[in-house]
Amino acid sequence: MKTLEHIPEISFEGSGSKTPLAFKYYDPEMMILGKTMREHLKFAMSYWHTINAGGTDMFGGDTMDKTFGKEGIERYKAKADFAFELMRKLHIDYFCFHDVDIAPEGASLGESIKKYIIMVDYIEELMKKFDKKCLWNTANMFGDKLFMAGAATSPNADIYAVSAAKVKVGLDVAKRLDAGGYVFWGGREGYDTLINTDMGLELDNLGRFLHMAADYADKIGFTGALYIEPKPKEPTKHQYDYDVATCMNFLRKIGLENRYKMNIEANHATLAGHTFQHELRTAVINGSFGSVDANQGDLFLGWDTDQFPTNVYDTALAMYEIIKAGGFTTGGLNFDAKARRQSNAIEDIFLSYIAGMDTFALGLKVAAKIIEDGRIDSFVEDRYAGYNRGIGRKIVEGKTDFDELYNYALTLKEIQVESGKQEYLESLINNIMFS
Ligand code: XLS
Ligand code: CA
Ligand code: CA
Repeated sequence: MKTLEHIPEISFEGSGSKTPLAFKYYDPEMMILGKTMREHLKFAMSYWHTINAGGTDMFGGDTMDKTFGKEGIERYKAKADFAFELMRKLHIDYFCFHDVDIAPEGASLGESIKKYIIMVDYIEELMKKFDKKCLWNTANMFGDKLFMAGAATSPNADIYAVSAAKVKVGLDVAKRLDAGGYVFWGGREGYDTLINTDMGLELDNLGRFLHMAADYADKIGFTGALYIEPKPKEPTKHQYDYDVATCMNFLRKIGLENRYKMNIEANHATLAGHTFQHELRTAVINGSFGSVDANQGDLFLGWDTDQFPTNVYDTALAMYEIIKAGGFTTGGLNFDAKARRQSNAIEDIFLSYIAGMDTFALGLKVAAKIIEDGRIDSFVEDRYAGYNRGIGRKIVEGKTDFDELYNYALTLKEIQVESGKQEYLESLINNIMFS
């Protein structure tokens, strides 16, 4: 990897600009619905994709060299310098990382933790110098062979203990760096076949793990959010944290539904057979909307491609949900996305972020227009107006029963079934998008 000297600071030039290394729509200071774009969007850089991933796939190795020609801790210091310079040039205020992203691993757990803390010290200084914040951190409990059958759901109790140790250190680091949150993505928490799996015990152990993590966060006074990141498959055939609804059901079972929030990833939503908007809405109505991993999948491929988002329709509907939920508090938009294997020039990292940031800026603008226009919202309100009066009101207030509803139903003569007007509403969104 080269240095970033030849890359300019990326500025907003407007939609007419033909400069590749410039924002066309993301204008950080532009006011939208009372907040700047920067405050609405809270962009974060994902350390693993941006600073580490070199383009490796199942069929071939890296296409981009991110070793900086150095070894050991020196390599990771060079990576960190690069990361903060990249955030500065792109005007990205936050970053997210796993423990193994920022530091080399040692021969033992203790040694790995030592190296990790050396790099946390280094990064803490860079955060001050560059005025950057940690949106969330996490521990990688899926890469090492130890975790091949899971971490908190491993059949091996020693591996469960190693996992707890890694999360303990992760929470200490979250507290120290004043992170907005700490993420639990299941990794290999799931199974490939039930023939070798005690699913009941694994889930009970996972419940115990999440309780101990929350207790430890409280004990050390970590005030950031704890997030679960749902994903339906990959790496295991069946992941326990399938989607938002599954996670909420599990959290309710173990009594932690008010303690954990969701980190929702667009590509994981589509892998679960849901739209991104569906997962956001499910979290919002369950009071668990937290943060977002902003990316997109490829609907023709059945895996987690982690592409930079370029589909404005999707980001518009996502931002519509996020604005209506009151916007981000502890969370933000983490680009859990990587440039394609063939996009192997250093400029491509910048072009990818510009594409993602501009796509969310456009989505934000369209969402604000949909809300200001009001026709979609008032259509939905009118559609359910029957619940504001008469028997409908009694239903939502819980003031009726089956006997009353039976008698009421028998008095009805002609029932009006109103149109859902899907095509009209879809064309209305097109009209708002392109006007
Ligand atoms: C993998 C996940 C992972 C989490 C953090 O699919 O998206 O990167 O976001 O562990
Ligand atoms: Ca993710
Ligand atoms: Ca992913």
